[in-house]
Amino acid sequence: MDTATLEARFQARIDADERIEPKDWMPDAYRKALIRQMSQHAHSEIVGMLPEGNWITRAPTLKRKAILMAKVQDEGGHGAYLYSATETLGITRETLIEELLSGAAKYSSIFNYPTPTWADIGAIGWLVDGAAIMNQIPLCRCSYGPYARAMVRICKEESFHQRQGFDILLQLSRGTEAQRAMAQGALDRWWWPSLMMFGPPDADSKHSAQSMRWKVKRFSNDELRQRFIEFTVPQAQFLGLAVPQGEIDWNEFHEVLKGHGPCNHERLAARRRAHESGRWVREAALAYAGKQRDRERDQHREAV
Ligand code: BYC
Repeated sequence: MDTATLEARFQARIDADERIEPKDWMPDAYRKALIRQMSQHAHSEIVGMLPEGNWITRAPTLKRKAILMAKVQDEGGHGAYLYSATETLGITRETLIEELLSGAAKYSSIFNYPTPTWADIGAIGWLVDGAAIMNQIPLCRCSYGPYARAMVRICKEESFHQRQGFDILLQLSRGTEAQRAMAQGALDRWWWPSLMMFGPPDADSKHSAQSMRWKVKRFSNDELRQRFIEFTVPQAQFLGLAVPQGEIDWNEFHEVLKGHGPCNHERLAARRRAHESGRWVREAALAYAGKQRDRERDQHREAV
């Protein structure tokens, strides 16, 4: 069958809302687009552990600390499912991680901002996880089966993350004047970067049109951004906090993507350090797996 016929059949399956599975035929461009988006998503989960990890040892109570540890652990789990789902497209996890560490692959712009106060942890949960849910719920219906299925569990966990962030800010905003000011400061810092998470305006989004034809994306960047604003503004009012007014500074977004955000260097350096210091664990696990295989082979030989 020629490529044009295969592509037409593939698009017909997508149009009929059928799921594409790893062993199905798919255009190379579809495979590449998914590897790009899914690996960026996986990297974002892993790098996203860093700004919050910064507060684990300083959480204000034992209960908050236990909740934050569980949340950060969930992000690590999301990264792991997403790397596994990306591997079904014929690329190894080692290559994906190498691309992150070399700076060749992107991760979400949002994680290049610092978390100077405890209220920032509330703002990440409320706004960043809130934006992630808005973007990711439609991905549960993405045309690629392994990505869509990974997103179902991820979205359930993100909902708990969003609630815990809101709860931190609710307590601060009902607290002392200094605590309320801390909550407002965090909203002021995280509002614009959260809106940028949805990606460039539709007119500048180079991948959206094709991604929507393939039903990888179901809504445009601006549609999801607008929905997020409509959903979040009443929550800010409930907290008694003022939402910043003005326009998104797209120049800032592009600078962060080029590696010039406040924490780009720090984030990649931390991941490189973690990768290096975990090398012996990976090597030991591989050596153990090799020994285990040899033992099983010997037992099998003795049995026959
Ligand atoms: N940051 O054509 P466009 C989380 C890039 S983590 C960096 O609109 P697309 C969490 C884009 O990649 C959740 N780069 O692209 C974890 C492209 O560049 P390349 C992260 C961005 O793919 C821990 C170029 O700009 N979520 O929830 O159609 C704690 C043009 O953009 C960004 C996901 O990854 C950005 N914000 O749409 C708490 C969701 N935006 O690749 C929470 C899955 C755009 O050509 N991803 N770029 O070099 C998506 O839904 C889509 O990829 C995007 C972008 C909406 C992000």
